[in-house]
Amino acid sequence: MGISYTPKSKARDNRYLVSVKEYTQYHRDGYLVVRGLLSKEDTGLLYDLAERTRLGGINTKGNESSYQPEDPESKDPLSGEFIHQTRVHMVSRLDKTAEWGLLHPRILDVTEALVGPDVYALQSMMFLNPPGRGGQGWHQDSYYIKTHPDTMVGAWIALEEVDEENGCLWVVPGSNHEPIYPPEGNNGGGNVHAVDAFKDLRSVENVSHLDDEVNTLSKVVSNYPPPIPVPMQPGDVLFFHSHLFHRSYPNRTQDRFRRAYVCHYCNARSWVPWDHDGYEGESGNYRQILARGRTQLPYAEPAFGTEIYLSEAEDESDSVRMMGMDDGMMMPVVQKKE
Ligand SMILES: O=C(O)CCC(=O)C(=O)O
Repeated sequence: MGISYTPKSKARDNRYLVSVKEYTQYHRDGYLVVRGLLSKEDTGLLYDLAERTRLGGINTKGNESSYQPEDPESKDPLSGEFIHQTRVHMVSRLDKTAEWGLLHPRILDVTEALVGPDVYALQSMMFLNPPGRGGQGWHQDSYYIKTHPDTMVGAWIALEEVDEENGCLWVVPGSNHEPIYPPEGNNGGGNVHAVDAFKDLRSVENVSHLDDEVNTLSKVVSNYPPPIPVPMQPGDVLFFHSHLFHRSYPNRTQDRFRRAYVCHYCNARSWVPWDHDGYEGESGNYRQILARGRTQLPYAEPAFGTEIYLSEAEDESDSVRMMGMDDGMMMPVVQKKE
């Protein structure tokens, strides 16, 4: 016997309605650019947040040690980027505007259509990428953050014009259909969704490294037609699948930043054994904000009181049974709630 709960989005002015073409493109190619999704005003608020972050106006708990010399011994390909403060993680846990950006209703409108109806907001990253810095080599986001079943999607919000010069994102269309490639010798790591279920899943080294000679995920990338750049205008949002091969290059301009706010979401019925700050117990679900729909799993509420629009469906509804008819058709038969 089934339950006839039908998720119903809360009505709202200015709701973004996703077209079937957009939905299909996202699931086929692994990415979707929604032009002008955020208004000029809203993009401006996030741009100001980027500037406050850059100028140290947000307490980033030990991250504020900007512009220190890079550790040449470090094996972490991203260490230099953190040291030089080209990106700051989880600003949404530190700042009201950052939480509002993570839970922006129009971004959630799209996310709900792509991976919903139930949506967790997982994480936020502010990228600053000053001249000469930034960039992240080929990687898949679920290599770092596991959601199980794997339903994660990223939203890359351009806060200013981004192009090949200042380091826009590059994507490999269709690579979202690949599994996650695990690190060398890692038993159950790299967040492969079904460890030991593959016979020929090769391991990769130095994922995210800027140098394609060292980052061996680039060998798998080379099986595809040439990657494509995604130039964007402020307020455009790129939604990208968490298995998509993607990368960025360092900002090669001398006088332009490349500011972008990047957030991640997943279906709120997924187990999330991840939390940026560490967690207690078997999962980090209780730290993830329920942003749309509902869930039987633990969840967090917005810490700064950002308004969210959860499901409007009634709490309990009638049950539905599928009955076989003489002509072979299946018919739903509603059983009224007492
Ligand atoms: O914006 C960038 O430079 C890299 C972002 C990225 O690859 C990611 O968020 O997964």
